Amino acid sequence: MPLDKVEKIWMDGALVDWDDATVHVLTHTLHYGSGVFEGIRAYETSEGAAVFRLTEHIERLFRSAKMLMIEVPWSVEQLVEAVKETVRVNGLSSCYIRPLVYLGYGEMGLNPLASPVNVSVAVWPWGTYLGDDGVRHGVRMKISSWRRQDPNINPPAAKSTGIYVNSILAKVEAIKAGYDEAILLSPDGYVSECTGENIFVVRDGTLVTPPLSAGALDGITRDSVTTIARDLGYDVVEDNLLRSDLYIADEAFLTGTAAEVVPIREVDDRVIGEPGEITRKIQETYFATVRGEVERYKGWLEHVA
Ligand code: PY5
Repeated sequence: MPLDKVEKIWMDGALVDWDDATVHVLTHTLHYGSGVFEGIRAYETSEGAAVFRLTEHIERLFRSAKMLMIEVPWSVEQLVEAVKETVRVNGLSSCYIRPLVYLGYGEMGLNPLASPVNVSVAVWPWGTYLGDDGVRHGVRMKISSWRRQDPNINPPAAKSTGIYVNSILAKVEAIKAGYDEAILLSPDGYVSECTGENIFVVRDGTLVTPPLSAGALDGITRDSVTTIARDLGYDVVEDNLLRSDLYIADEAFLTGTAAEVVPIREVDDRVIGEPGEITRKIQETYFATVRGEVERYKGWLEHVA
């Protein structure tokens, strides 16, 4: 899916033309993966474009930066406003939003504390990450031979650019083997998450998702789906899952900002099947929520105008 260009990208407080939003080859983060980022979506609602849980995404960006000892030279409020401004000036009713905090040009050693900290916010129209067919009929998953990283090696709790080498290895392996997406196990062998999504299974009417201690990111879609599922009357628990739990799940799905809510139809060639009733209900409610159609969740939408 090639990028769809828009007019402007926000860089360190200025709106620059898309083609001019470039960096020097000696940008620290380009060499060592020392940046942190977010993935956010704006949706079209009857009251105009609105960003889903924007402040919470920016707060997570600051938590990621803190873990890497990066001092962001802006406040949460300023970056929330930068996101809204970038969506607004590009005239988009819905889009994907990518704020990035990176260490720039100036120092090349592994002590990053003296490097300049740069911030950019790019937006572009982006369809659902795993495809419309995946959203409707489910995706085929493979348990990766790559493990999620140990929290004492590279903390999966931080959404750092460097940790995505692990995701890329798993994603490419899965795609080359003919699957849509990979599931990574923790160093202890429990199910952790996917390359850019959290995972849920349904068993006997209860939803189970791996705890953060198994290496799952504290996903904002995971949290939204947990709230929605409980409000629909389902039990949701955080518990360790074995790969065999996935094979015998009644239903399973993955969640993420880019991917949204996507049913899982197979894991390692064990068929789970077409999306089940609980997955369908949660999916329907989630998509209605982001479009601003569910009264009780309207507070999750931050309007750009
Ligand atoms: N786990 C990982 C490793 C992720 O990268 C993401 C988000 C999630 C879980 C889900 O988190 P949330 O629900 O807060 O989005 N991934 C990014 C996204 O924008 C990048 C995907 C290419 O969805």
